[in-house]
Amino acid sequence: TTPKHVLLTGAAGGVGTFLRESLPGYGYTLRLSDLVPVDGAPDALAVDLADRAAVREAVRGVDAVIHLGGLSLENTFDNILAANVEGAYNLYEAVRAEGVRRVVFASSNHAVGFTPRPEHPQDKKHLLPVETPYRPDTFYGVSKCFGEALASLYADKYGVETVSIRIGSCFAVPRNTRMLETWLSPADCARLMHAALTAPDVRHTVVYGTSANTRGWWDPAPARALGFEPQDDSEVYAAEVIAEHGELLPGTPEYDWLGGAFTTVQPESF
Ligand code: NAI
Ligand code: 15L
Repeated sequence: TTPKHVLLTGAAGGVGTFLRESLPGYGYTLRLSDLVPVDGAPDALAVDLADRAAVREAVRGVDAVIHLGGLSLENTFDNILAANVEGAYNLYEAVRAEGVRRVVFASSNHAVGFTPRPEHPQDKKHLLPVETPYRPDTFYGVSKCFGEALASLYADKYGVETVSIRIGSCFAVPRNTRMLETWLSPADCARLMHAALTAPDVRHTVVYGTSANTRGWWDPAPARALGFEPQDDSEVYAAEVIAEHGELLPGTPEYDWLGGAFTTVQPESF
């Protein structure tokens, strides 16, 4: 059965704003929540993910949750702990207690950010599989590994279905040369969310979330198996982006590691 009523956590954020605009066109009725007010949506719920009771109330009655809320960059361990770790626990406990069937979890490439670039990245025989070991590049990345682990537990123990999407870079256009490899266009993001909400036979399924980028090197097959057919390719921006930022160079974090500059961020600077 196709879910209709969907809770969007993190609705005020960048991805939330794209999805608020696109998902109603797929037939979904959205309930919005965020810590901060959502522009143009006075009915959005003001929910801190660290507030267990408020999270429980927010999920009551929906068919599915798209969980975008939380810190989306590196931060102090304590802040990551509250928003992303306890927040994910509160969300899954609420989902289990309220009998919500499916979650789409906004995981991140930074769960595996310390994966080195393979020698021939564009050789499509050596695409990085989703089964690659966890190699988080930040406490933020650790929190995404935790979220995926929690999703696995709740699938096996309670039958809660989750699609964890390790999003690459979801912005209107690729902002730098690395994003030519990692870009997820807003329109493909909506297509992927729709596929993740409707695919049959999901327990805990992990996929990479990117457009059909010529320069991509993460295995697109798991997302396609959900029914996702990406329509965009960052290559149309390549000339412009490279003229501004240059090609990626070996010996720089953007070239050497999947997670790029996140591998060099120091948490004590927050
Ligand atoms: P964002 O930072 O723009 O949005 C996150 C939203 O979560 C914000 O509106 C913020 O107010 C809210 N939030 C933060 N702490 C909260 C708390 N304690 N309780 C309730 N709400 C809270 O991030 P963006 O770019 O929209 O990303 C959405 C999700 O997708 C995040 O989980 C992020 O980690 C994930 N993601 C995004 C990528 C991207 O390229 N945009 C790439 C990989 C993952
Ligand atoms: C992420 O996980 C971040 O939330 C987003 O802001 C981008 O920086 C993205 O990864 C990326 O790797 O480009």
